[in-house]
Amino acid sequence: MLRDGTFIELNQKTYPNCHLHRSNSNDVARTESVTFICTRQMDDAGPTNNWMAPADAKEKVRPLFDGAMKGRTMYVVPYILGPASSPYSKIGVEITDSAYVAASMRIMSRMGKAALDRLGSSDDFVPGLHSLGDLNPARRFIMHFPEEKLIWSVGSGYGGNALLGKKCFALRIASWMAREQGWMAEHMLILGLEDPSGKVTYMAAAFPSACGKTNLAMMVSALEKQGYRVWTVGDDIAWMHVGSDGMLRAINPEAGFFGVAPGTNAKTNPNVVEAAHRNTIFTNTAMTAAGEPWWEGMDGAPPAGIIDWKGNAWTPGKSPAAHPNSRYTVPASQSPSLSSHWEDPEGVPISAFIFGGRRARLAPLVYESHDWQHGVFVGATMASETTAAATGAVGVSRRDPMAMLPFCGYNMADYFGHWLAMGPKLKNPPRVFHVNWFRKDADGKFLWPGYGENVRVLKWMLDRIEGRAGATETPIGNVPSPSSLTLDGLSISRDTINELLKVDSADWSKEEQAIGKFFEKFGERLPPAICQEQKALASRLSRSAVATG
Ligand code: O2Y
Ligand code: MN
Repeated sequence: MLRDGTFIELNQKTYPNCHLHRSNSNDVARTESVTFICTRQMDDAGPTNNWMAPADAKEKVRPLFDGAMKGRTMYVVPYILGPASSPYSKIGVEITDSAYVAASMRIMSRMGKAALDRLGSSDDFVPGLHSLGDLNPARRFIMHFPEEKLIWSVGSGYGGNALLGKKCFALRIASWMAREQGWMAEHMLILGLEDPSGKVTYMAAAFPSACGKTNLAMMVSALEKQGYRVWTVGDDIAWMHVGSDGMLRAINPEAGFFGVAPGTNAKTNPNVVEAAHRNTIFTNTAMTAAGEPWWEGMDGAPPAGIIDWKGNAWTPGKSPAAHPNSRYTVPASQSPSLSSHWEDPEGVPISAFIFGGRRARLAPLVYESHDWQHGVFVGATMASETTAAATGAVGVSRRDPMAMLPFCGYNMADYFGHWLAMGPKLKNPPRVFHVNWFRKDADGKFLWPGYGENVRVLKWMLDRIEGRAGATETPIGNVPSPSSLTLDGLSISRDTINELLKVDSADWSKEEQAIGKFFEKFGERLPPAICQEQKALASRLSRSAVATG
């Protein structure tokens, strides 16, 4: 890779074994428009997925593989998703003509001998065929065949399109398997919150792409002196099974973090800053004259002589030096925040689910659902303003149930049904919360400081779970009562807190109508319990409007 320019060696003194990769400039993010779920029946893919019949998909895409690898090296990449010794882990084999993909898979999964040893002579693995093709977006397809447990991807060498163990297997194919087999494959981080007694409570959180999930998973707690600390189990995907103890047990199928670089610094994510100083692949970041990676939002002023992500001398103020979706690929084992339980074969017990998104105006800092069914409704009605992680318009609000819109491998109405069915299987189902770190005031300024301060919200959740924290009922759920959030050491006014926790019934009534519009697309397939929750919300809102005049 160094010889043919696929990799550029970074400063080996300050960044040992770190390399920079520049992808083709038309291949810089997941491309949802060419991502398909190929089921025999269109309805099984559902209204939120692109669909193609399996035979048509194969006929269309097979010619693109013809001769595609000629003159290239073909890599056979066996990998395990999940800890090598976990009964819940699964095996994939990716065939690829991209050395960059093979090297990235080595960081992101347990790859090579461990996978072959576990596989033995079994044929129980998910095959994935990948070729860069000619990198022309017009000939790019990411095809999933969930009925056959098969993936074909051609025409992209980037991230979620090409590292087939990640979004393609661990979410789209795995979500299908999970429904068949009675478990959950979710787009969720997994963290442990340690309290002053040393007890760790595990939580899994779903946020749409690039909403600060990695930062939350690896947070340095603002309440560390009081004994609250956050441990990382995973930053993007959770596979969860009903454990023998009746708890929902989560494993992280991945072994690395493929995180967004811009905005990463000592304040937003000190742990990853430390982790990504060795054995790390940087993709589409800029580079300093000293051969170090650089991106917008890094600590300190930009040094002179920066080379931008395309390899050109950078002029500040024109276009960004690093691509907004530039990434680091770093082994999880290098994070100082890594939980000592991250490879527990049975997984960690999940006590809370956290849903969230970017809502500048509507959603309070945090609220708690009434019960499991209401919690599923809260997840199903998630929405967020889009970012640069996926191609398409930025800053537009879109519905993203459980942050799975681009990743659910089947009809989302059935997915809601699967969620509803999982609750009663659990002795102790996780409590369900919703957070919004991104609420803004009338001047467009963020009301909440975020980052390490978010631990205060996690602590409130923990206190709710333990029955210690008060809450105020609102039509959408329970928000913290005035004194139940731990705010000592934080300079924030009571008015700001009130603004952060405000639930405006008129705004929520509009939201309830938008939710109804979104649900219409699922027709008769939408589970009745979800319609029931929507009606209950509408009636709570109208009662509250009457009460407040
Ligand atoms: O643009 C890509 O290919 C990467 S997308 C991604 C990467 C890591 C974790 N999550 C995501 C995502 O889009 O959710
Ligand atoms: Mn993700």
